[in-house]
Amino acid sequence: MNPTEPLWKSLVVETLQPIFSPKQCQMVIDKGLSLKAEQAKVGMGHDTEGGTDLKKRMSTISWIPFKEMPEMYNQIEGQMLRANNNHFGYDGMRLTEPAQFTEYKAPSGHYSWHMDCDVTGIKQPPVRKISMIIPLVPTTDYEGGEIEFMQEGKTIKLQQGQAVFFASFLQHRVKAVTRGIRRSLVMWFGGLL
Ligand SMILES: O=C(O)CCC(=O)C(=O)O
Ligand SMILES: [Fe+2]
Repeated sequence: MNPTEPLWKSLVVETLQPIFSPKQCQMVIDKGLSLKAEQAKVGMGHDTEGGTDLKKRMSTISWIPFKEMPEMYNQIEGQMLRANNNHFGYDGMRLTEPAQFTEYKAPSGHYSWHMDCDVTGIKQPPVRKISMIIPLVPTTDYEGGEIEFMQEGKTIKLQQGQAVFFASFLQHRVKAVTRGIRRSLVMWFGGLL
């Protein structure tokens, strides 16, 4: 057996426990809200530059610079490498892009079916190989907002601070938030071409 081959291949990996405590989640929320918010755009993986399309994606986002939360980035990098070793098996995985803080508000905040990587290759590198989502608020704060994976036919509602790592080429969506506000941290990790 090739010793670098993952023991248990999987393209959608949820952590068994939350990786952030409620306090850590709150720190990320505070940081995210303190940064300049923009209307989220669509277009990754398409031949155009993209733009806002509220039918496809309704949320606001801000970007957390690496130097503003180094410990958080270290912690996430460790979890990502672990998930990669155990499940994905990509070479040379590392942090490549700053984290996105995202807000979806009722009655219609959502993100319809998409993949996170650029299949045209126009925007590479970096190549997005693994994506990660961590909801930052308790599930009781909002209704809807589940994450759904098309090929897997899988719908998940993660606990506050729990992470899902998945292959960036999988089609996924965030269902409409029908009550409250869902806040999440989203990251993408790159590797060798
Ligand atoms: O906010 C989320 O839960 C996921 C968002 C997403 O899929 C993305 O930004 O690519
Ligand atoms: Fe996505």
